Amino acid sequence: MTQPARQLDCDVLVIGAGFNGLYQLHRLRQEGFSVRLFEAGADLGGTWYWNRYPGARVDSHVPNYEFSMETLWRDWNWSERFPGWQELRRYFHYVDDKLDLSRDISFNTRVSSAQFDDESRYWLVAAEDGATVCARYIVLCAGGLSRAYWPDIAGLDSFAGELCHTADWPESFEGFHGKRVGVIGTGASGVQVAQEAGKSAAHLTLFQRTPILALPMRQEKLDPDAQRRAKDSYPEFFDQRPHSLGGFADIGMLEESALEVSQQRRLEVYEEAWQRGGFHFWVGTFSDILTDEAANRSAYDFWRDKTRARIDDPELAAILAPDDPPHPFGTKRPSLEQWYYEIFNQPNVELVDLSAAPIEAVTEEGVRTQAGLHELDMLVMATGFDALTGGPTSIDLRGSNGQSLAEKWQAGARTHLGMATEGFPNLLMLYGPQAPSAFCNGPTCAEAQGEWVVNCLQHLREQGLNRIEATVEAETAWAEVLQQIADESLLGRADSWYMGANIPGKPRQLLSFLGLQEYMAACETSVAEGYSGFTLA
Ligand code: NA7
Repeated sequence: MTQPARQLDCDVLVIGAGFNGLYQLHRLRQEGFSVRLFEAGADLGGTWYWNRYPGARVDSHVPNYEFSMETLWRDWNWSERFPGWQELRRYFHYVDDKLDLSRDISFNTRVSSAQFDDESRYWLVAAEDGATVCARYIVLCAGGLSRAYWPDIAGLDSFAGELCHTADWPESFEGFHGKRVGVIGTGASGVQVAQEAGKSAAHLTLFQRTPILALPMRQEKLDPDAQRRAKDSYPEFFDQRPHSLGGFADIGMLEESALEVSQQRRLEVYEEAWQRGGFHFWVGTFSDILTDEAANRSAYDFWRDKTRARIDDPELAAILAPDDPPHPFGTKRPSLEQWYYEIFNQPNVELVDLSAAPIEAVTEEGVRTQAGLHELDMLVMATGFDALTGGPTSIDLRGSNGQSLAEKWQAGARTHLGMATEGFPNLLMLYGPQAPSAFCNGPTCAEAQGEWVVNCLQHLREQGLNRIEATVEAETAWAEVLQQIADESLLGRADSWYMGANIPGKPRQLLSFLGLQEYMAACETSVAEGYSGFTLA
């Protein structure tokens, strides 16, 4: 007996209630689409729901990291230049109140599978709690950093103390006070959590495999009156934001090469960026910092000398800021720090150099390296994410020929414009692989890519169409574009999550498009050419 055709429940199912998902819900509803949103967490915020470890805060400075709609920024003021996770969650609730979003969101609803039915051209989606929905389109906004990476370390399960991952922090956490805390990993999360643990832990042991090239954040308290005055320039600021390298209206690279200026000029530029703090020193100095080895090295040397001056013990200083760069500066994500290097001058903080003595196992008592056992009451895994592809492939998404997305991407992610993949019609992805994701802050990308998706779905509706799929040829061409960016920059030289290289066995490929403005131009070209690279039906 054939199954009766299922009724469509909605035009669009959005997956994920972070910046991208909420923007989609709001804009698609505004344009008259019926929309449901499924969210795995119990609340809004995406990244900011799960990453609630002490010290978690955004590395994008105000007002770059918020929606550009005047109805939202007019009455909202931040308390700090780099807001923490609690304030970001308050912002999400504020956005929810203003835009009335929650009524269409199912929380605690983790999507487990979705199957495309090519006859009826709809997606049948199921969640772990048994909820199902039948939607014409899926807009996948599950986040670029949503699947935590737990390295395969022998004995991890045997640890008798508290064990947690920064990306899934216990809501009930009571603090580090008086504990012997171990942190594995010195990426952005490890730096932030170590700064906090260093304040109150009886003993903090930081296990470093590769030194992070962390930059001064220069946090500031923000005055509401000054922010109100600054808002006169917000319309211009937010107009400028997408026309940038990485979604920062006020950070841009100079046209000069680091190698063509005098030593004095070079140092002045570095010093100014250093004093401004945040990402200025990363992507706000010379044009060739991320493309030329010698230019890059000059930035590294400046960073190394500044950093070493803050660490009392010269041996420790050489492990944290080595003579020679562990990888070209800026090709792994530089974390922003506030007092990270000073914690190593404290008697309760110890740095363990895993490059000299790797971890052998975790035992009931703590972490055993080749040099001995470190006894711990708490072990924090700050070991990162299966970035960009991990979220989408953790859902059993099955396209028109029954193949799963995980199978299709086994040898590497393949997309057109980072938004669609052949064999998976009517699935549009935001902040995923081969889009600007890692090189663009969330809200900027949510609006730039997000508007493209909204316009695309409107176009389909206006033309009486209901199917969109990327072509194989377009995917091949897009992969070449990404490869070219890797080849022409120094990005391919680091074993970073940008290259998929932090996960053993993951195919090595540049997973994000560097250059938001160029990316949006490519998206607009496709539209101007009648959605080139896609088959519409
Ligand atoms: P990252 O940046 O991927 O950092 C993970 C850290 O964990 C990094 O220092 C790794 O060392 C370390 N790591 C991973 N596996 C191991 C094992 N097996 N042993 C020892 N050390 C290990 O993740 P974050 O969460 O800090 O930051 C992710 C992004 O969030 C960040 O880039 C921002 O965009 C926000 P490695 O460098 O691989 O030697």
